[in-house]
Amino acid sequence: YEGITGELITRSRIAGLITKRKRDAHKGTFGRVFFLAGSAGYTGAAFLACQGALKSGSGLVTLGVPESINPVMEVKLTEAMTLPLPETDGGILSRDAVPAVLEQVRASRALGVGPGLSTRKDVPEVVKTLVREADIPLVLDADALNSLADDPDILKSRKAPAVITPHPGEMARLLGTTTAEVQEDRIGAAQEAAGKWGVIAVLKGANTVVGHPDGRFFINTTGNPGMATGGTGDVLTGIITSFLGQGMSSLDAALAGVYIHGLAGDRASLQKGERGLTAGDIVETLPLVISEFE
Ligand code: NPW
Ligand code: AMP
Ligand code: MG
Repeated sequence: YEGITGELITRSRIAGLITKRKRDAHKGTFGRVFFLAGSAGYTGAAFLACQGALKSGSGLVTLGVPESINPVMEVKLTEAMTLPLPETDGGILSRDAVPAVLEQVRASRALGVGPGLSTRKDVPEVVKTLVREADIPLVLDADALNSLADDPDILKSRKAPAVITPHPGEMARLLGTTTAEVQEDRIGAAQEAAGKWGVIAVLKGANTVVGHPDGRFFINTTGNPGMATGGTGDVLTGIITSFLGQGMSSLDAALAGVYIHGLAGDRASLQKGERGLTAGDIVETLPLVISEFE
């Protein structure tokens, strides 16, 4: 097996990454995280990312949203705070939001961008500005990735770490290929993206593959087809962003994130079955699953 650089993501690989909370801990100890997510029609994605982070141990969570959907988010979210931002065209983030977004980034330890954000109007420009200027660990998912599809090379310009979490359709858009081709060589696609752009590349789907820029790759062993339902990826973005905010390296946050996310899906499916499993069930299962590792 000389030259093979792959490793399975197993329980023993993750054990040790999640440690017991210190007796004198306070909410600031666990890292303020910031999400830029949601647009008209897609408030659920923003909700699921925030809840995924809170249920993974983030001390303080703030969600930046287009201002007209802020009242909806204020009702949906209790523990997370919201930052209403300038919008355009009825619920789509405007470029005028950039100064307030960058100010919140400076006060945060990790940033998650993309779930339900849409790719309309100014959104791609805002995402590209953040990729260049947000000097904190960053998770890019969903519409943040779709916003970069015409120029993913700008990822190379980042100084702080980035984790990208594409599903096979999003990975195909980034690499300029088809979903079928990505699926034919999932390891190769994750390695190519990681190496090309200097990021941790999480290619989702059955047996998620995590690629490292140095060529190593990791294959997840948790999860089930019950997780093939709307919103589960948005929860994963919340978990990985939370782990980055709690101080894990980008590789450890990605490995622990995909393993715990899949394990929560497996536990939830024991209670609910696979067919009726929802993303919200995974959120609710996270705290106990994580506590097993403390
Ligand atoms: P096909 O059809 O096979 O070529 P999109 P989205 C492929 C938000 N959401 N294996 C597959 O392509 C998201 O955050 C909001 C193989 C599929 O048709 C985004 O912002 C929700 N192929 C936005 O919606 C809940 C796979 O990709 C195509 C694959 C759009 O995101 C839902 C779909 O991808 C959602 O999370 C796999 N495992 N997985 C809310 N409640 O607010 C995906 N594909 O077109 O990028 O659409 O993922 O739904
Ligand atoms: P998204 O498409 O962004 O909502 O992400 C879907 C999430 O569910 C990812 O974390 C996938 O890895 C996971 N998932 C989807 N289908 C399966 C499957 N058949 N087996 C295991 N995990 C899956
Ligand atoms: Mg998704």
